[in-house]
Amino acid sequence: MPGKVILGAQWGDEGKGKFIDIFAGKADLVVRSQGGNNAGHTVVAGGEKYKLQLIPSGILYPECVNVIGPGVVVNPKAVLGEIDGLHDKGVSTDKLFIDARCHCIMPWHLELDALSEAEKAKEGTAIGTTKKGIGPTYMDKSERSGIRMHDFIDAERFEEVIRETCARKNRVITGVYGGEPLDADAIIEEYRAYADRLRPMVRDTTVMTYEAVKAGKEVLFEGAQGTLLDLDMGTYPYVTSSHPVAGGCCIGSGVGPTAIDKIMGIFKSYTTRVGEGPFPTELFDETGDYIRNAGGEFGTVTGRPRRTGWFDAVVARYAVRVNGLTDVVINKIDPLRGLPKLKVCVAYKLKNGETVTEFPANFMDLVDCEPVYEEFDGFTEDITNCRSFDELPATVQAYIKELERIIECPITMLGVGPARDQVMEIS
Ligand code: 2SA
Ligand code: GDP
Ligand code: MG
Repeated sequence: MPGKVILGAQWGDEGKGKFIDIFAGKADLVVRSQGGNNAGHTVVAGGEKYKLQLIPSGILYPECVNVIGPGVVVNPKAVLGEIDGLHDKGVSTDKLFIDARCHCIMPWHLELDALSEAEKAKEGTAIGTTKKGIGPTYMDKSERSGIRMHDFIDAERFEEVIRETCARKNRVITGVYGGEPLDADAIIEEYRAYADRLRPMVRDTTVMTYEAVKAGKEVLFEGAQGTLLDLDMGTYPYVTSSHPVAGGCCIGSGVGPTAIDKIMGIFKSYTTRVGEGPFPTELFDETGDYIRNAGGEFGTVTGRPRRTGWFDAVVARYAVRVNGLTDVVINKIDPLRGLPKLKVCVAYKLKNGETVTEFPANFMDLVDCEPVYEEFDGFTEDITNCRSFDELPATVQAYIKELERIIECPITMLGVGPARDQVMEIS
C-alpha cells in the first residue's frame, strides 16, 4: 500500500495540519521531509490546541511512528522544547525518531538569518523569513560544511565540531556583518545536554520508512510550507530554502517515488501569504481585512498578520501540475461567509499587455500584473456544521464545482472549521 502525501498547494498555512492529523489517525508512520521549525501546524483535537512545528502530527496517536526525515533541518533546542511541551500535555514521544543525516540549526544560523535579513531590509530586499535559521542551515548543507545529527550526538567529536564551526561562523558574523562573536564554550556546555537527550532518538530513519512501505503499512508524508515557497518552483527569491513540492518528499525521506500513489494538495478557499514577495490576488481593502479576521490569519510561529487575497486558480493549476496532485482539498470555506461576491483569478494580464494562464517562472512578471477574475455569488449561511456536500448552500456547491472545473483536478474534501470533524468528503 504505497504512501500518501499531504502538502500545501499555495503559500503555506492552508490548514494542512488538520488534514494531516485526520489521516495520521489511520497511518502507521508519519514522516516530515523538509523545512524545520519555520513550519507551524495548528491541530485542534479533543478540545485541546496543539501547535506543532518540527514534530510530525502522528505524535497525537500513540500507535503511530513519527519520523523526522533526512531532509529536515533540526534545531536541537527547539525540538526538545516541543517534546517537553507535548509531555506537559500528556502526549508520549516514545515513537519519535530523528534521522542521523538531518542538519542541525545552531545559534550561528539564527544569528546569520537575522543579520542577513537586516542587511537586505536596508536595500528593500528582505525576504521576511521566520528567523529560525532555515536559509543559513541549508546553505551550509549545500556548501557541505554543516553539522549533521550523527556529528552532533557523537560524544567524542561533539566539542571539536562545534568549536571549529563556531570559529568559522564567527569570522563571517564579525568580518562580514560587524556583529558580535558567539561564545563557543557556552554553546558547547548548553548543547552537550541537548545532544545527550536527543541521542536515543537518532537513527537511520530511511530504513524504517522503507520497511513500512514494503510491509504495506500506511505511510503519510507530511508537507510543510507550500508549493509557491519551494526553492525552485516558488516565487524565487521569496521562498524558503527547501522543497515543499511532492518530489521533495522522496528526497527528504530517502524513499523513491514508487512509495507514493496519492498526493493531496491542500488549498484555502482564498489565498494568504506571510513574508515578502509577489501575490497577484492580494487585497489591500476591507475585504482583505474581513478575510484575515474571519479566518484568524496570523502566523502560527511568529504571530505575523498574514496577507490575504482571492483564490488564485493560476496558482492552483500550477500546483496540480508541479506536484502531480491526485486530489484537491478546499479548506477554510467558512471564513468567506458574508461576502456578497466571491472572486477567482483565472489569468494574469501582464504589464506588457499579454494575458497568461500559466504561472510565470520570473517573479518580476507577477509584480503589478492584473488578475483576471471570474465572479460567483457569496453565501450568508453558517456552514460550520455541514458534514456533507448536499447540506451546503447551493451557492457554495456551485462555487466548489466551478473551482473543480477551472483547476482540472478532482476536489475530494472540504473544510468548514478548525476541528478534526469539520470536514467532508465529496465524490
Ligand atoms: P524561512 O524562515 O527562511 O523559511 O522564510 C522564507 C519564506 O518562507 C515563508 N515561510 C512560511 N510561510 C507561511 N507559513 C510558514 N510557517 C509559519 C506558520 C509562519 C509564521 O505556519 O504560520 O508563523 O509566521 C512559513 N515558514 C516559512 C516565510 O514567510 C518567507 O516568506
Ligand atoms: P498549516 O501550516 O497549513 O497546517 O496551517 P496553520 O495551522 O498554520 O493555519 C491554519 C489555521 O486555520 C489554524 O489556526 C487552524 O486551526 C485553522 N483552520 C484549519 N482549517 C480551518 C477551517 O476549515 N476553517 C477555519 N475557520 N479555520 C481552520
Ligand atoms: Mg502553518
